[in-house]
Amino acid sequence: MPPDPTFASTQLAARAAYLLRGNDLGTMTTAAPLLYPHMWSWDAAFVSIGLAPLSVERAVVELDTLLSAQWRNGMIPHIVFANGVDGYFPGPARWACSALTPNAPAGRHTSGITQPPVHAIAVQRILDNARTRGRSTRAVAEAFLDRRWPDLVRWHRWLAEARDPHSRGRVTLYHGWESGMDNSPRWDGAYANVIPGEVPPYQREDNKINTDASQRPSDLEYDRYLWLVEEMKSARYDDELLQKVMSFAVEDVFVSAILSVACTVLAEIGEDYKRPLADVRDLYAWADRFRGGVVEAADERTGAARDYDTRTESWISTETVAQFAPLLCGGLPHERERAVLRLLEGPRFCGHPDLKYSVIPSTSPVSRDFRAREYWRGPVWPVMTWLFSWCFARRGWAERSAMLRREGLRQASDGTFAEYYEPFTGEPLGSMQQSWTAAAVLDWLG
Ligand code: 9WN
Repeated sequence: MPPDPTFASTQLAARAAYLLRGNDLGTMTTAAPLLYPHMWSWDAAFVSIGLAPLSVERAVVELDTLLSAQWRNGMIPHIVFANGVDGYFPGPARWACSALTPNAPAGRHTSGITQPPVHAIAVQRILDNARTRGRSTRAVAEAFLDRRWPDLVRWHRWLAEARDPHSRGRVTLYHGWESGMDNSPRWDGAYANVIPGEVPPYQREDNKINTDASQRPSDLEYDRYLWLVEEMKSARYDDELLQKVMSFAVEDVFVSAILSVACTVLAEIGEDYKRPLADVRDLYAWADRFRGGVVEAADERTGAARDYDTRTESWISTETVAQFAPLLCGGLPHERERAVLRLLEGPRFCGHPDLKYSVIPSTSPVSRDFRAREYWRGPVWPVMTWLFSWCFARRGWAERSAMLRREGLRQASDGTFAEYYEPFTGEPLGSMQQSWTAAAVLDWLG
């Protein structure tokens, strides 16, 4: 008898829920059990998307924990450290945020950099789920929105102002970690110009947990990552000083597209829930500005998006998932958008004949930069599949969205909930039981 697909889905959802429960420390969910024993910013947003169909109340707690660590300038830090938990480097002592800047929150240890702003999407998914529940659950979600609306707007304002000081419509990042795609070939050129000075001695923790060196960034890459942290500390994490002192400063087209979408989503929530008109207006204005910045970064002919290195004042063209940024936020003229879609679906990406599942590899398999097992240099990241699938549904591309969901679920049916996968063999790589992979599955099956 063929396996019953409904039963298999129910089982997979149950395992994903069990995983999130296992990674739950009480008021925060670790990004992964061993490799990432703390809360990461964009992971937390995706985690709350996965929690929402299970418990709106618990999903709200997740975002509350994250937002209670928001910096005074509006930044949501990329890591909120779990109290008393070691096992990740760089930890609070290396970042030294509270000692260096009054912007760091009291009573919480955080890192001093940020991550992609997907949080408004999580808020929307929480409100959507709450609408299908009883009055008391709806009240919890609405009280959350009342409480956190100003923080969410402050977060977007910080990105739009401190990280786009010249109103170019693109978010500037001072560390590859801020992109969430740490060692993507997108940043190779910019990192080549980062010459590490005196970095205090350190020991990596990640490669003790994942001992296959082919899956993680190299030691040379880590030296540069740690050097950038030292540069930031020399500027005391001051938004204006960072613009001057950082040897790495790139305009990230993918983060800019996410910000544009997130601003629109938050503005729509603001309209639905009668938030201050001035906030809604600002949000729509930022959404337009960043969409414009993304369109400007798109190649004239192919529409494929590029990043911009502000230190060398040059465009960065790589064959990576970031090329598809305009598909997230829209805005390209029709012909160019069709060209990008052809690129996405063609043999350089999802249509590559050797792919195990038709999903978007982090780097094109035909690119010289492609490494099948190495982190953001080739593997497929299920959370990216989710993001594109969600954005495509929003853009009215139901079939494309459903296709990514179907392929993403086929991949996840191995039950490892891996951080990333080898694109040709489907081998699960990186951390197993990664929270956001389980969250994607829960939303898909919810
Ligand atoms: C550094 C937690 C995070 C993700 C990032 C991913 C990886 C950290 C690391 O793990 O980055 O922030 O130590 O490699 O690249 O996207 O948020 O899952």
